[in-house]
This record gives sequence, structure tokens and C-alpha cells, in this order.
Amino acid sequence: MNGVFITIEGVEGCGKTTQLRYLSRHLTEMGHPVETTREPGGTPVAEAVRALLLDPAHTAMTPTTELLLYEAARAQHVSERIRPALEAGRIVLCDRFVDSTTAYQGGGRGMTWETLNRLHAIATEGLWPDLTILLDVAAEEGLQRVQGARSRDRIEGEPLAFHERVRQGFLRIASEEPERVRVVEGHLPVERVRERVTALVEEFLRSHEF
Ligand code: Z5A
Repeated sequence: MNGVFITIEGVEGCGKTTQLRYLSRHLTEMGHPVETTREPGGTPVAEAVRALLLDPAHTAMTPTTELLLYEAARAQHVSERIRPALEAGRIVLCDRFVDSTTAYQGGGRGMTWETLNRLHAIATEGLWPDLTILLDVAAEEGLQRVQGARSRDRIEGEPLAFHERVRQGFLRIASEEPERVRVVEGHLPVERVRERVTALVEEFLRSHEF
């Protein structure tokens, strides 16, 4: 594959969307071809699955149904959008990807990592991020940031302990794959986070001669 696949991860309100916007603008100004997308979503089919997943009315959704829907949305997204963009030599910036499933459905809901990895392999057909930025903030701080900004979706409505387990899930992934997953302290002011994220991405692109 000619392009570079970069994902941004973290708990609710960690600042992913803010940083992705900055990074996209910065890389575009540097002359790189950039494609920005998100999960769940990124294509019409996957966005329809997103609406189903986040709808607070679906209180009856089982953890297995939830997991399969996230992976179904991902299969469509990878095949229709991410893989073609990478084959065309673009930098793909994705707001959440497989690590969110591992952290939320694994850390949060208690699905086994073995099950999750088997499903990731099917949904992505082996496509894995080249670099992942994990914006680490305490779950409580993240939730406070988004409180009141909009109505709560089905996952946001989970108790604080759920979101803390999710955070621990992300940190576990980072400790298992330190080369791919780079942790940035998300509680710092936006500008400091931006500098750190930009430096990590530029260093990665340089070292891969992109
Ligand atoms: N989910 C899952 O369970 N399994 C999966 O496989 C996948 C996802 C892929 C998607 O929700 C939900 O699906 C998500 C996980 C689950 N649910 N939860 N919880 P989403 O896409 O709608 O929401 P989100 O991904 O959690 O992101 P968000 O709410 O949009 O937050 P964010 O992107 O991390 O943060 P932000 O929008 O950039 O910033 C939030 C606020 O904080 C905003 O007012 C900013 O101005 C402020 N902010 C940002 N940075 C800072 C700093 N550094 N200091 C202070 N304030 C800041």
C-alpha cells in the first residue's frame, strides 16, 4: 500500500476531533494528499449503522450485536473508503478504529480480546494502522468536556466506571504495541497537545520517507 494510515483514539471528549482537524489542515498545507474520516461511519452504509449504534432508544442491544455492528460498519468503511485511499497514496486520518472496539467492547463490555482480534481480522482483512495517537485523559474529565454540548448517545450514557475501564483498555493496547500506539497527555491545553501530535506525525512520516 502506498499511503499512510493514521488513527486517533481515546475516551469520549479526549479531543480527537479537534486534533484531527488541526492535523488534516497542517498536512494538507505541507502538500500531502489527506483523507479524513471517522468510525463508526465514513460511508453511507457505515453512517447508517452508526445511527443505529448510537441511538439511545436501543437499550435492548446486546453486547454481541453491538460488537458485530461496529465490525460490520468497519468492513464497509475499509473496503469502500480506507483501502482505496491508501492504494491511491493518500494519508488517511481516522477518528477511532479497531482500538476503540478493543477498548469499548473489550475493556468496557468485557468481550475477550481473542474474540475481538478474530473479528478485527475479518472486518479489516488484515489492514492495521501504521500509527495511532492515543489522547489520554481521565474519563471524568473527557465526559465533563462534552457534557451539555449535545444530547447523550447510547454509549455516553454508560456510567463513569465503564468509561474508566475503556481508558484502561486503551492504555493496555498502548503498552502492548508501543511502537504503533503513541500516548499523548490529552489533559494539556489544546495548543500543547497539537504541538505534540504534529511532532509525532512528522517524525513518523520522515522516518518512513513519506
Ligand atoms: N465506539 C465503540 O464503542 N466501539 C467502536 O468500535 C467505535 C466507537 C469505533 C462514537 O461517538 C461512540 O462509539 C463513542 C465510542 C463508541 N462513544 N463514546 N463514549 P462519537 O464519534 O460521536 O464521539 P467520540 O468519538 O467519543 O468523540 P467526541 O465526543 O466528538 O469527542 P472528541 O472527538 O474526543 O473530542 P472533541 O470533539 O475534539 O472535544 C470535545 C470538547 O473538548 C470540545 O468542547 C473541545 O473544544 C474540548 N477540548 C478538546 N481538547 C481539549 C483540551 N486539550 N483541553 C480542554 N478542552 C478540550
